[in-house]
Amino acid sequence: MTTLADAPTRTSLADVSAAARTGVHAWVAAVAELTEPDAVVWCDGSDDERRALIAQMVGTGTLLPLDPTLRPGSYLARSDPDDVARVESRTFICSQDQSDAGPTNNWREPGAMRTELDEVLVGSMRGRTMYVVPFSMGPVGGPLSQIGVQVTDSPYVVVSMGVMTRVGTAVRELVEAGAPFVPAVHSLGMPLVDGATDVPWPCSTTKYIAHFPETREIWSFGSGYGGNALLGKKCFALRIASVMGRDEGWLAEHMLLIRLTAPTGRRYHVAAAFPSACGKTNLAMLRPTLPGWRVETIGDDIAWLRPGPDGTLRAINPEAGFFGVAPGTGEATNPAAIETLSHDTIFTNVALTPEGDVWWEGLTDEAPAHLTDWTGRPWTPDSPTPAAHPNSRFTVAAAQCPTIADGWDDPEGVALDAIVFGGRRATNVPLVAQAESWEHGVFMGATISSERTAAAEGLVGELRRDPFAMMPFCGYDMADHWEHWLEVGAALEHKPLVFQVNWFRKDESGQFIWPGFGENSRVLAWVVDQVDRSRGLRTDVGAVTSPVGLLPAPGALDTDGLDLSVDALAALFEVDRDSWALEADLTQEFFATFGDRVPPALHSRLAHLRAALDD
Ligand code: OXD
Ligand code: MN
Repeated sequence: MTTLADAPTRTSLADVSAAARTGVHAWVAAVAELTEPDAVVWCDGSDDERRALIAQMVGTGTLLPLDPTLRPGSYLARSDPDDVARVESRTFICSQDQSDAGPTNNWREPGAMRTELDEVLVGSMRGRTMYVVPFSMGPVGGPLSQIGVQVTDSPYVVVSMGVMTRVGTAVRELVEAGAPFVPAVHSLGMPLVDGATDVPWPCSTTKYIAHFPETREIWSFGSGYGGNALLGKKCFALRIASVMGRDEGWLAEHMLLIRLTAPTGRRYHVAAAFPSACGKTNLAMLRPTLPGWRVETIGDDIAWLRPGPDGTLRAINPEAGFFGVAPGTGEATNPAAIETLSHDTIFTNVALTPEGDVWWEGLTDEAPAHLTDWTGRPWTPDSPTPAAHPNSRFTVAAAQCPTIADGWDDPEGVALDAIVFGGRRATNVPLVAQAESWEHGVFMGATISSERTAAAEGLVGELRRDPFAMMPFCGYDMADHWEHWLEVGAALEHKPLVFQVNWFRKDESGQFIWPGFGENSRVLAWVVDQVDRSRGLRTDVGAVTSPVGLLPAPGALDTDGLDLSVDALAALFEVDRDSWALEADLTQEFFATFGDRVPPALHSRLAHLRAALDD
């Protein structure tokens, strides 16, 4: 007689999760038992390994070599047309308690999600190699750094992780010695059964990007693309790290990081949060038009901020590469990016020229007469669809950037002087405003928004909210994130100043008022002048008060040489009391969606805004 105890058992996903707690080798073995790959290979991040994987992918058609003279060491990947972007509808936060995920995340009960994932992951790597990628977010062993191990059946992901993170035996040794790591499982969800031939971009129609914040696990199934698959980026460095930061007293943020050097020679470090597609990479590589100023790049997408022993807020870029949007990147908008991409770059879903180089909308003013579009079809300027997918990307090492800052990868990070929040607002929000206090700065971050329709005039319409630019990336309740910001700031002896910027204000005819791009250096110059004033290094008057914060005093923002009329300048800073009263109502409605988790300090700031508008 057979009993239940004798019944054949297999390794379940829950077993894998339990194994992760006993050590990296037990965990890797358990993932292999669940997913049944043909082989398991530990990656060392070496050049030889990268070369071999690239050669293999050229063989399977996953990568197309670009012309070695025009674009040395570079490749084009074309994804499955249904696997081109992050899938927020399939991104889940599986906290024990639903309220910890908050109203802005898709929540699933952890046990139920483990069961669902278990069903799709059984045997999902059959016929494939499972790569084990030990990686560090931040310099290996640094005080602000964290370790992860990603297993994946995608060589494209291995090579991309080698660019975007620090992969290698140094990390492997740390995890083998028992250092805590974030276990991250990634499967394309397309087993190769019975000797079937592979396709260039395997993926599944079913997708899951699941996070278990309490156990710090990431499980990704069905997509090979970007933020769905390069699990160090949005999954670890934002969603899981934001929870680690909440628990350990630091912050994982969707922020670029730059060093600004003034003509005085003084250096300042600024972190800035903008929603996706608001020009973060351009700002991170800004070429100032103001004479004597210099901007150097430290990071373009993510910053980890931690109170330092000296009372400052220290910041690192946890990534090692850029995974940037190609369209709109050109010599005129971002020359540093163009130089960065001149070699050793993987392009995904851009167009191919007849000479074997790449092209995308915005790379040059005029499109080439003949191209192969991102789907592999012939394209001409008369074609009805774009040549490059709007979310086509480049993957490139940060060290290749001509504006990369000296010491950008210092494990100790940099001390922040200012934090900037930006949105894309056609109306209301001034070009720049300084927060009156840390609490006011948190209010600015919590209320980042863009108009749903780019209204050119009149009262604000419906606002698309993106608090802290973290809406799709915060691994816990957004209102708790605001509370955490308040707590971190309260304990800081030397708080960075906080600002709000808006490059996108429009006039009555719907034209942008501010020229943007390199001219944004003028705004940054005022920001750091205010830092100097706050330290007593300048005594001139820099700012005037307004209901929405401190605005540049007359003459304090350098607009010399700009084609900007007195009226246009006034329009950039106009605070319309009726529109702002309506905006305050919308903010109250927005806060109400978070119930009683909204910190009282933010309700007070809203009351303060209303009172100032009434004054
Ligand atoms: C990104 C994003 O890909 O923010 O960086 O969407
Ligand atoms: Mn981003």
